[in-house]
Amino acid sequence: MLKEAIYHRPKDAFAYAYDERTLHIRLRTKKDDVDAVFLLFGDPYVWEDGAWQFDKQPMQKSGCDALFDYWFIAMQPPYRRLRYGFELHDEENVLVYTEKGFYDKAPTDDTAYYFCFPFLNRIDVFDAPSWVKDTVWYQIFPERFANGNPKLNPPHTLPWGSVDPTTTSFFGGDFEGIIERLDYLVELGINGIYFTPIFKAPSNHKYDTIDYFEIDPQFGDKQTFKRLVEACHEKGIRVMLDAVFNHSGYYFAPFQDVLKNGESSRYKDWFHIRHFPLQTEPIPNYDTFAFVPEMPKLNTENPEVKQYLLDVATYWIREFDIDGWRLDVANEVDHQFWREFRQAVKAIKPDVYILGEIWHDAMPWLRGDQFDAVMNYPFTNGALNYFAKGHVCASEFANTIVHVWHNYPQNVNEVAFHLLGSHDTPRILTQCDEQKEKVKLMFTFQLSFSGSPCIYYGDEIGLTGGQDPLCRKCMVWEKEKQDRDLFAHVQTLISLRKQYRALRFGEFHVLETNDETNHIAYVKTYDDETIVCVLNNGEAPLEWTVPFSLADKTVTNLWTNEQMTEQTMTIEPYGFRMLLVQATSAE
Ligand code: ARE
Repeated sequence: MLKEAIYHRPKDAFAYAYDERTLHIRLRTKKDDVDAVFLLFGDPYVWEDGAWQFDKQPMQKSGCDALFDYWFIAMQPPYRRLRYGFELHDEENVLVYTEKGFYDKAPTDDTAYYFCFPFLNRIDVFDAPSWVKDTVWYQIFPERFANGNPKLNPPHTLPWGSVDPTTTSFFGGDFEGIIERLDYLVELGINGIYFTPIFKAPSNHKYDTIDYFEIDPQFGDKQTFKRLVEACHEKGIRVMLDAVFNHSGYYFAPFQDVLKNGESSRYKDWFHIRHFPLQTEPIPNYDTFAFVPEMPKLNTENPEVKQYLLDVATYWIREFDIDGWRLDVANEVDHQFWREFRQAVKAIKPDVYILGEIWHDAMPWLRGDQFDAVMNYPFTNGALNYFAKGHVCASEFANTIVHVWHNYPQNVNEVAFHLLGSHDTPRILTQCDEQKEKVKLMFTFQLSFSGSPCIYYGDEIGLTGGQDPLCRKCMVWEKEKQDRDLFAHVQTLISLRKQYRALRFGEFHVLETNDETNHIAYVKTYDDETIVCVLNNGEAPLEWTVPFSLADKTVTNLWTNEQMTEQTMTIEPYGFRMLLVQATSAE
């Protein structure tokens, strides 16, 4: 046993409260190194004859990545407290692993050896809104979705879709256009919309806010926005807005005041200014997003700034009943601000969804006191590397996904935001070298995986485009120019996802991978529902044999509704199967 690889910490993804009564405990060991693991556990205050009393239960292997195996157990300690250690077995040895190190035999003279989950306090349980698990998001970049009111067109608006977008082009997308197209979204089956920023700002993307309390006039006014939210709600669609609180825009009044009045501005502490007078060249002498002078970083530690932004956050919930906030550049804003943000927004709408934009490991924001989820780009990159770019083979992909899954607690994974692309990444069809079948496979994976999936507008009808600004082309509305076959594929996946809880939040297990054929098979299970997905990410047909007997099972191809009678099937190149497995009822 490689002791150096054995790891546990009584916090975060390794020990957490899943709900008010249930603790989840995980352990990591070197891959294929340990045969069995048992949890040794007890209440810290139960002793007999001077010996601490503990029980023993087997842990399950919940997956493996490139280097490690992960072991899992769920338990409900009667008094909500736990001391615990691990008993590990390989062919020759038994080893006890505790917080104080390794022992041959479990010590009983003191509980101080053991890991400690002191108390499961209700208020500390990670508590994201449950509706998120049932939501399929659709991301809209408002400038490019639909132009419903040409009277609002900003100067120099180009004819819709006439040319590829540049960083400065305008096409006049607006709220009226979105309202007119809601039925299209209902037909697709989504039930949440994430809007990139809508507040007053000069650019086409609106990440450079002038006024956080005003709608940008190119999109409409507050009344139209209210109508939009109401129309969405009537159709069962939730609405999430983009909060750009890391920085303001250059034309934000307080920043303009600092530009004008320099050190004597009453707003000088609203920003992070290194010296006066302000200069933008060669790089700004004040903190910004990246080195973009138009985006001065806000000082969220300043009580006035904090109050101002919290007022913004609560205003749009209170007055317009929005359902979620996506937080731009969330990782560069201080944690304390986000803690207060959470308290402020949840106080007026307890089930509002808080989604941070963080591209890397985000555990420190996901402990229950800040965000409900992050945009899970490690998931995105795993999928792109395997399906689109072919940078990794099936086993490496499986390792990545299992790693991503074990990076966070299960209740965090259940509401994680799983996107394939966004306004910040090249279009998925473009990344797939315009091979549509690969895009279909990616969608199949995304929409059969747990969490809250999001579709970037137009990906479902085959929009193309490279990096920003090319990934922000105008939505295509002429049906004959839309890829309706791709649309139907996504539509079917969404409707299956709605129908089967196993797809929405079932446990994920890799059944097999094969690097020669480059296919992966995995199972999603929830209660008595079991769905097997086989994705052939290879250029040859795949002969695939169901790895269990059909004698006592009914296996239905969810795509055709046909029952399988043969154990072996041929899956076309870049094809897939989604199979519902049911025990054949004894007549
Ligand atoms: C503009 C041009 C770009 C040009 C850029 C250079 O359009 O072509 O490359 O300027 O300065 C908004 C607009 C962008 C605009 C930008 C600056 O949407 O079009 O770009 O403002 O004016 C990192 C951050 C992450 C951020 C991305 C873009 O961590 O927070 O970079 N995403 C948000 C929004 C953006 C928005 C802003 C932030 C600013 O979603 O749309 O940009 O408000 C790695 C790293 C990530 C990195 C990621 C992408 O994986 O781990 O940290 O994200 O790459 O670069």
